[in-house]
Amino acid sequence: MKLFVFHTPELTPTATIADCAIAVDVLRATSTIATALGSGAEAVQAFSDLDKLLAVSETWAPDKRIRAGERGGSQVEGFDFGNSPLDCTPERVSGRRLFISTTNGTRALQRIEAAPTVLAAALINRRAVVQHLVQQQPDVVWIVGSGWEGSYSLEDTVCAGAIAHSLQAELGIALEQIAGNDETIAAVSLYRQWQDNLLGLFHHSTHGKRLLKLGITEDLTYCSQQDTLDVLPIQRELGVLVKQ
Ligand code: 3SL
Repeated sequence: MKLFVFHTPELTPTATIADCAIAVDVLRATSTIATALGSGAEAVQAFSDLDKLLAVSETWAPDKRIRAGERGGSQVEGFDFGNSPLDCTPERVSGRRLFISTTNGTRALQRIEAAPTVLAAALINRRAVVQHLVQQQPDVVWIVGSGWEGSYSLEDTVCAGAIAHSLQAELGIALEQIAGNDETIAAVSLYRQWQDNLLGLFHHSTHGKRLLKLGITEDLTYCSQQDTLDVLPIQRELGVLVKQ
C-alpha cells in the first residue's frame, strides 16, 4: 500500500485516480458527515453547488430531508442546518437524508468521487478509516485535504498524519514503506508534534481562528477528539455517502 497526502483538491492529480480516496475536512464537513451517519441519517448527499442541492432535495419529502448549507463558516439563509456536527443529533437526523454543501469539504469529495472507494475521514472517526485500510489493503490511497479556498490547512494535514501514523503502527511497518510522497511524511511529523494538543493546534489554524471569531467554540472541541465515533462514511453512489 502507498499513501499519498494532497493538501487541497487543487493539488490533487487529475490524470489518475487512487484505488481508495479519502476526503478530509476536520473543520467541519467530514466531522459533520460522520456524526450525521452515526446518528442514524439514512445517507449524506454532498453538493458543491447550492442551487443543485436545492433542486435535488426538492424531490424528497420534507420530513425525510435536511438541507445543510455553509458558506464562510456561517449557515446559508433558508437552510435547516449550517455545518455544525453538534446539530446532527439522532432526534434531528435519524432516518433522514442530509443534503449538504460547504465551502471546501464537499468540493474535496467531488474531486475524488470517481475513485472505486471514496471515504470521508475526520479525527473523530480516524480508527474506523484505518481499520478499513488495514482490512482492504488498497494499493494506492489518497488522502485529500479540503483546505480553505485552495490554501493549505493545518487541521486537515494533522488528520492525514493521524491516519498515516496509525496505519503504519497497525501494519507494523516503517513510515517510509507506506509514504508515497513528502507530504505524507510532513503530515505525520505535524501529528506527532501535536497529537496531545489537537485543540491547541486548531487555535493556531486560520480556519480555527475564523470559526472562533464567529463564536463557534464547541465544534472545535468536538472535532479535535480522536477515535470517538465508529463510523465509516463510504460512497455508495456518486455523491452519496452511507455508513458502512
Ligand atoms: O470549508 C468547509 O467545507 C467547511 O467545513 C467550513 S466550516 O467549518 O463549516 O466553516
